[in-house]
Amino acid sequence: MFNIVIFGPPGSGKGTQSERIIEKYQLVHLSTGDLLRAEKRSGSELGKKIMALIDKGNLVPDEMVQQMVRAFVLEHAHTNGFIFDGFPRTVKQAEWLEKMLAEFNAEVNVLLALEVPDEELHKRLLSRGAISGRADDQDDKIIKNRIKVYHSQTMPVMDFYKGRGQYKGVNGVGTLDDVFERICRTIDNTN
Ligand code: B4P
Repeated sequence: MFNIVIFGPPGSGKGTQSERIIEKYQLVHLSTGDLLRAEKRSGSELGKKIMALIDKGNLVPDEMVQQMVRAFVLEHAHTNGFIFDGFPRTVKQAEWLEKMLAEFNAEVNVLLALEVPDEELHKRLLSRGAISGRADDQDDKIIKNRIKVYHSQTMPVMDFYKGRGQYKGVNGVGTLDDVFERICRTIDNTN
């Protein structure tokens, strides 16, 4: 299994670039944002709790997300590998992922960290909000909170992977093609 974590602040291009990566490298796309939004749409009690957190720009509790990730991985256990998009977002999730992949004799082969300045993130999210209807993309205060949560809770995940030699920074500013080319170069130079 070849496993990639695509990492970066909200609006850095994780979901956008994941679509291209899965096609080129034949990987399965596991987006925790998509899994959580699907639960939200189902109208379940769990979905309602999730909606209240996401719509304020806060993270969903680790155990809830981990349960969804495990179920998804088991469902696709025979794949060549996964791209984990938006997961892990806390050091607890990173530690859990390492243990879970070890059960499959697998690991995270590379973490691609998309680097984009905060002002650019803001612009991108607001312009997606204007067309997507995503509540968390439409309000300036919520976007600011998401970026703040990223700095306080998610950035420490970088050190976890740097310590394991799995971290690779990628400049996330430029056209979609430019960024994709940089990503492919980084993946191709791994192992
Ligand atoms: P996500 O769905 O992961 O949302 P995101 O961070 O906004 O990234 P996304 O992948 O959707 O957007 P992208 O950057 O590609 O998470 C949503 C919420 O779910 C979180 O806030 C949290 O509440 C919860 N959640 C998810 N995972 C969790 C976890 N593990 N633990 C706890 N809670 C969790 O694109 C953004 C925009 O930028 C798009 O419009 C795109 O077209 C544009 N764009 C992309 N690349 C560009 C480029 N190069 N130039 C210009 N625009 C670009």
